[in-house]
Amino acid sequence: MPLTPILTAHWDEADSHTLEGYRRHGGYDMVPVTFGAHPDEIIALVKESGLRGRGGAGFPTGMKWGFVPQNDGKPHYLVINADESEPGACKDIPLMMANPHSLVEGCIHASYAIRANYAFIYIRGEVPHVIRRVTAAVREAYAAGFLGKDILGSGFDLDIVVHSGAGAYICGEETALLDSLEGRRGQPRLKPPFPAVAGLYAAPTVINNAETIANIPTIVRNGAEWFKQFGTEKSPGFKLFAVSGHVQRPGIYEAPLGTTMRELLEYAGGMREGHELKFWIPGGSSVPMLLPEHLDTPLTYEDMAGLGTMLGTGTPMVFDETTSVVRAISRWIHFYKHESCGKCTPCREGTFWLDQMLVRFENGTAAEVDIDTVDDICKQISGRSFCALGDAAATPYAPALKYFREEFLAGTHTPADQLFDPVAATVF
Ligand code: L3W
Ligand code: SF4
Repeated sequence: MPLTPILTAHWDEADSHTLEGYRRHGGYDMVPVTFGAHPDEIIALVKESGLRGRGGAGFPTGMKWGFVPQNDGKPHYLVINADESEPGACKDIPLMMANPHSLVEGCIHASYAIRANYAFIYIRGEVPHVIRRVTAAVREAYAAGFLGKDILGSGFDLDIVVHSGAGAYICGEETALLDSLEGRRGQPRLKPPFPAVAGLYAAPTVINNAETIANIPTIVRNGAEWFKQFGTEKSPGFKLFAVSGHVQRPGIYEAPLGTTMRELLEYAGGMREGHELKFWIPGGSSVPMLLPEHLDTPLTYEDMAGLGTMLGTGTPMVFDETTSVVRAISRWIHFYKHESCGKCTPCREGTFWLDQMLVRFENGTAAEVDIDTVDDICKQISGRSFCALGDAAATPYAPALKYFREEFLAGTHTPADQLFDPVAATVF
C-alpha cells in the first residue's frame, strides 16, 4: 500500500510546529464548524469513523467518549496520554515536535464533544524539548483566541494544562497517570470504575493517546467515510508506523492500517547491508515477537491478534541475525523490573526473579531446568498482576523460547547438582 502522509503531510516544513505553519494548511479552520454542531454529533462522527486508540489497546475512541455521563452536573476532563516510554515506541514525541497544533486542535474538538472545560497533556518528563514545544503551541493557541473563555464567541471555555511526568513508565498506565496528575505517586487504580465514569478528581475523564487526538481534526474536516477509505473494516484509518532497529532508514512511515511489515521494510530501505531479518515486534516491547514468515500479514488490530500478538503502538522493532534473543529479552525484562511500581506481588517479585534468571542465561550460568523455571515465573505473573505492566513483562519470553529455544539452551552450562542458589546469594 502507498504511504499516506496526512498527519505527517507538512513535517518537512521548517515552521510546521508554529501556529502560522499550521494555519497555512487549514489548521483550526474546523473549530467554528465543531462549535456549530451539537457535542453528540461530534461523538457520533468519531464513532462512525471507527477510529481506535493509538496508545496500544486499540479501544474504539467514539465509544469511549460515549461512556462519559451527560448532564451529570460534574466537571469533565480530557487527558492526553503523551507519556510515550515503551521500548521501541517513538511516534507521539515526533508528532508533538513536528505538529503540536494538531494535538491542540484535537483537544478542542474532543473537549467540546465530551463537555470538558479542562484538558491536560501529560508528557513524559525526559523530553523537556517536547514539553517546551507543546507549551509554546498552547500559548500560541491562547493568543489566537482558540483557547480560553468563550472561544470564538461560542460560549465554550477550554483551558489546556501541559504537565510534565517525572520519568516513570508506569505513569503511561492511564490510572497511574491520573494519580500522578493529582500530585500523588503514580500507581494504577482498580478498574472499574473506568476513568470515563470516575477519573481525574473522581470526575468523568476521557484519556486518549496523543496520536489518537491528532487524528480528530482530519476526521472533522473530511468526514467518517473519508477516514474509513483507509485501513480495514475493523481497523480503519492510517497510522504513524515508527520503524526502528536494523533497517537502512529507521523512521516514521505513515501508512494505512493493513499495510504489511514487508512493505514497511521496503519503505525503510530494507535490512542493513549484508544482513537478514531474524525477528520483529509489531508495536513496543509489550507484544510478542514475530518471524520473517509473518511479514505479509496485514498490520491491523485483528490480524495481529490472529497471530497471537498485538499491533500495540504500531512501532515495529526489527532485528537481524546478529541479535542475541536472550540478550534482547533480558534487556526488556530488566526494563520492566526497573519500572515495576511495586504495588502488587506477582509483578514486583516476579520481575525481580525474571531479571536474575535472564542474566544467568546471558552469562551461561543457567541450568536446563531454569528454562522451565522462567516459564513458571512468567505464568505466575501473567493474568495475576494488577495492571498490564506485569503481563507485558511476562509476554516476551514464551514466544522467544518457542522460536529460539537453542539460544536459551546455549546459556545453560551449569549441571543441576551445582545450581547456584539465588536466594542465598541475593543481597536484598
Ligand atoms: C469505559 C469500559 N472505558 C476499557 C477504556 C480504558 C482504556 C481503554 C483501553 O493499556 C495497552 C497495554 C499496553 N468502560 C472500558 C473502558 N475502557 N473498557 O479503554 O483499555 P485497556 O485496559 O485495554 O488498555 P490500557 O490500559 O489503555 C494499553 C499496550 O497498550 N502497549 C502500551 C504501550 C506504550 C506505553 C507507553 O509508552 N507509555 O504504555 C503496547 O502494546 O501493554 O496492554 O482507556 O479505560 N467498560
Ligand atoms: Fe505495579 Fe507491576 Fe502491579 Fe502494575 S503489575 S500495579 S506496575 S507492581
